[in-house]
Amino acid sequence: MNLRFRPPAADVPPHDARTATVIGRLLGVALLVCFLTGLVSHYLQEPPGWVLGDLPTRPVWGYRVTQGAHVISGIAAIPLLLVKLWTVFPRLFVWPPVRSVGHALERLSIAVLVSATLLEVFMGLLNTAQWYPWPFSFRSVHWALAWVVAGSLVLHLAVKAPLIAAHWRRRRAGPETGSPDDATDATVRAPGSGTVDADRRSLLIGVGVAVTAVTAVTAGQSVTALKGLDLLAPRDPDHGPQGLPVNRTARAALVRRAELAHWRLTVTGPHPFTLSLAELRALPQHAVTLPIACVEGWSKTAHWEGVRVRDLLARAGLPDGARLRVVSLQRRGAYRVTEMDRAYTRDGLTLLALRLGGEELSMDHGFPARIIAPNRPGVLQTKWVSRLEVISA
Ligand SMILES: Nc1nc2c(c(=O)[nH]1)N[C@H]1C(S)=C(S)[C@@H](COP(=O)(O)O)O[C@H]1N2
Ligand SMILES: [Mo]
Repeated sequence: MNLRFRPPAADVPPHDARTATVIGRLLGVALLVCFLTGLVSHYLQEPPGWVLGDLPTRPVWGYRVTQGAHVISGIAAIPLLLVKLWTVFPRLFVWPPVRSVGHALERLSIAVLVSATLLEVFMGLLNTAQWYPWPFSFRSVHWALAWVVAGSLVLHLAVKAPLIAAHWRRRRAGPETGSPDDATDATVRAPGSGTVDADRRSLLIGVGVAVTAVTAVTAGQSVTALKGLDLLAPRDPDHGPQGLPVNRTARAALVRRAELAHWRLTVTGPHPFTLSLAELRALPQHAVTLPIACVEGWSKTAHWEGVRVRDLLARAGLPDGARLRVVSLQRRGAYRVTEMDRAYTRDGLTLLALRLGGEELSMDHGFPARIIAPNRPGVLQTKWVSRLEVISA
């Protein structure tokens, strides 16, 4: 018996160019949605100078939708990517491995594309599970890799454009031929397009089932209608104190209730002031309904009450808002200090919230005061706020 591995022919379905094109199109759509929504998330978290003062605060649920779509499309891309690799893997074994300089560059670009994309989606997946096992900054590496993926994908699409065009539409009759780019392979005639189509169809049905399944069991963390199916998502949006999940608990942030007895809010500006919790409660209170939309994919709308940041800044002598540094009592950690664009501080929906769901904030939701602002990534909805510092008016 010959146990040597023999790769399947590189051009018989499901390892043919038509199947690769069909899967590639779906994967392309998932990666495009993921990339564009990732850009939105990046720019909302790190706004470049030219959008300062103009970050969009509407629709209030915008980030909930874009970041939900980011995580959903990223998760859907995983089975598509694995199947895409499986449809083309026999090409790894074509002989000779390199035919020309151009061919070598093309294979190199595919190696970059495949490894960067795999790393990118798996890093993202671990991030949705709040697992950061790497020593580097998730965000900057995820951002840089996104551009590597985008660049090598555009190159790949350009190189394969003739092949993709030739296989974009299903050919009705006639034997299937292998991919024209593999001149060294003897073109294998498919035994009969009926079985060929059936092979491809069963693969595509399998892919459809896999993508639907991973999406259905995870999308419920942001899509309320799918909540009942939310079996595998890392977060259940209903689970947590006051019906809202908690990413970083007060204990993890080293914020203890005992230390809050003498808590004061400090606001800097032309007329700086400090207020006790009782004084804050005595100011006009406003109610808003806004979601927490975590970058990790879960989101949940809640009812908040508190003081408008706009009113606090007006009291400090800045009636038209200001760019702010929001400082938390938390001792260390990346989100101890965050920055808030003027678009948010002059928005009447942006609160220094004191209450959630009709009750005082619980410790884990940021007692005594936390930020809640419209269309804003969850990481920037700072909890346990102690200072609002004006960066620029
Ligand atoms: N001070 C501080 N605020 C914080 C965080 C933090 O780590 N420290 N985590 C943020 C993240 S990642 C999210 S998604 C929201 C979650 O708010 P919740 O725990 O009240 O649901 O709080 C944000 N506020
Ligand atoms: Mo978050």
